[in-house]
Amino acid sequence: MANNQAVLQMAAALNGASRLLLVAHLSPDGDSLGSLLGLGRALMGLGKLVTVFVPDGVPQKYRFLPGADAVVVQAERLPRERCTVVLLDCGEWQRSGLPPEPFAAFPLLNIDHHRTSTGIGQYNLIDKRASATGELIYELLLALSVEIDQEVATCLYTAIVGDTGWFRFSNSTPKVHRLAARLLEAGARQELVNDQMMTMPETYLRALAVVLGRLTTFCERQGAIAWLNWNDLQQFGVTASDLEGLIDYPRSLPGVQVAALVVEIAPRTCKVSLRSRQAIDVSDLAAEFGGGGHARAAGCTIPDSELDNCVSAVRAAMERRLRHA
Ligand SMILES: [Mn+2]
Repeated sequence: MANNQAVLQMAAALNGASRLLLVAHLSPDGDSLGSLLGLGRALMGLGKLVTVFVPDGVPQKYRFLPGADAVVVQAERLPRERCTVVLLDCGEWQRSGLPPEPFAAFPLLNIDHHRTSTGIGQYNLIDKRASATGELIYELLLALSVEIDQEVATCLYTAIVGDTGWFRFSNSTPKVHRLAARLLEAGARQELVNDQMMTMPETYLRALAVVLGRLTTFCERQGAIAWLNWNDLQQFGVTASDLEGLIDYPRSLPGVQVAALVVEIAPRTCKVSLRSRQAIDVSDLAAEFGGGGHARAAGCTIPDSELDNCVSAVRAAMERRLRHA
């Protein structure tokens, strides 16, 4: 349970705002999009003026989410009047993709569950034990006495299945299962969510084939790394956010303690996804490269560096950890 005081304070702060701008992290995933759209819809139901900003756009497999077609993608199209900015599923302003001008001067609320989050808002609801930001949104909606309709339930269900890997990861607590049950009772469209999230476009499968062909193991197969370069992305017509879930393949090898996928998302800029089993804390590893995340799932973006250099630097950091695990 999140700190009750923090939930009530955040609920009051949201209630007190009439114009809100909701934003999460770049390369949005199921939790960030489900949380943005679920909270957005609920706040609109309370009569608020709400803008949801998704600078990378909503990936195809999440376009089914209620409200996905109404998000603002281009920063130039954002309303510039003073509003309350709500940063979700992210603890760093730079990861939001929101331009500082004029938004950095506006009141900021921060709702997140990443262990590297320190709470950068005037009010913060940060709970590192929450499985997903969507779990915190649910508690907030209860505190706001908002009725959870089918659309909001579908958004929050997507958030939770996204971050728990369909209730397979260690964060799938009994509480999460009880919450999922309540969302299903509220009408969450489980089959639709499964069907849409599990759909793999051909471009994704082509990229997967390349990643699997380049998969390399080291340290007695306890480490695994693979990569995609900028040319691959151009050739397959995919962006980094289309590649969510690819990292699960290197991690699925038996005995692998730590896995990495390095993707050159722009020339000389690499995005690194990291996954681990018990022995290794990858949020520490990501922090070495200026990133963050959770103990078992983390990431970072390395600017101004050739792909080869990124791959060897990440691999060296993984080897150091495996030797000291
Ligand atoms: Mn999350």
